[in-house]
Amino acid sequence: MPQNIGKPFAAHHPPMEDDMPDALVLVADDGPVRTLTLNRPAALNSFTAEMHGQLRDALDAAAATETVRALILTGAGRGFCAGQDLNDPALAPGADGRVDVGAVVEASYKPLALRIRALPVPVIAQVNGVAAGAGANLALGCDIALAARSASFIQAFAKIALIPDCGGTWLLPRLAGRARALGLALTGDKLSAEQAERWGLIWQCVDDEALPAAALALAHKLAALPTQALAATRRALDDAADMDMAAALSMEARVQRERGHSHDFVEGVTAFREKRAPQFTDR
Ligand code: T3D
Repeated sequence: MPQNIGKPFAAHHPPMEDDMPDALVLVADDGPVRTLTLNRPAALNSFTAEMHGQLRDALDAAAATETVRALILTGAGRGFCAGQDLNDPALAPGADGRVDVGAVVEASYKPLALRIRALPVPVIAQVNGVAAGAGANLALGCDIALAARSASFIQAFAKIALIPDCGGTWLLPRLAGRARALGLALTGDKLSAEQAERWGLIWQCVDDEALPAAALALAHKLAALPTQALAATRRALDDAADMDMAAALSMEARVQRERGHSHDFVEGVTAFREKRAPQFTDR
């Protein structure tokens, strides 16, 4: 359960205490910071089709809520997320005895990864414990990953004859380099949070008991910054990854022109000149 924040409620309903036992994604607000907690702790918050649906609704609701200016994604209990629930009926073999894993990826993991990448607010992964399979790549695909020192990241796919998904093939080489990406993906070995920090896969690892407060403080810091500029920064970095330098420079000029026309830019410069804290309002 999220700590130090408002009373959580189910993602698919307004707050109703009666819904709590069934909610697979808990939602809690602390001012402009919304925390979404994956809530299947007995199965290390692994994904069923139903949890995918509730997370999708919760992300869409956060995107549509003007007062939300930063998002935290975390897990209930001792795990962050163990990827696909390997007992989910979605993995039941068809009449030919085969499982259409591609259909599951198309229907659930691809939209999830893209949805997070397109959110209008910054997203922090608060990695409270083990993050395996798609759960690992879900965390790595957030804007900033903060992990508990006891947490770990496991590219579990090869052990069940799959390849990294939920963006893993794109993210891993970019974050860790080809050698480490392949080492992680081929062996499925556990990567400690401390090593993940040293390798640059995540922003920071902190002591377990300090994680909720550290994630919340970081989220409030981001919430006070110009939200549209943060989303544009994420998009620009992603876009530039596939450009040559000249194209990136042109893209920067185009985006900077848009930014320069924003109220937040005027506010930021005015506040600097007046030696006061800026009040950013664009969302
Ligand atoms: O459709 C598709 O498949 C496409 C999408 C693929 C995306 C993927 O994510 S594929 C990868 C799926 N995930 C895995 O293969 C990870 C499986 N889990 C593990 O390897 C281990 O559980 C962990 C290394 C993550 C943690 O190990 P440990 O020893 O800390 O915990 P545990 O005892 O293994 O797990 C605790 C419980 O969670 C246990 O249930 P039980 O015995 O207490 O009733 C375990 O079965 C359950 N659990 C953990 N992971 C999953 C799971 N149940 C269902 N699905 C899981 N992925």
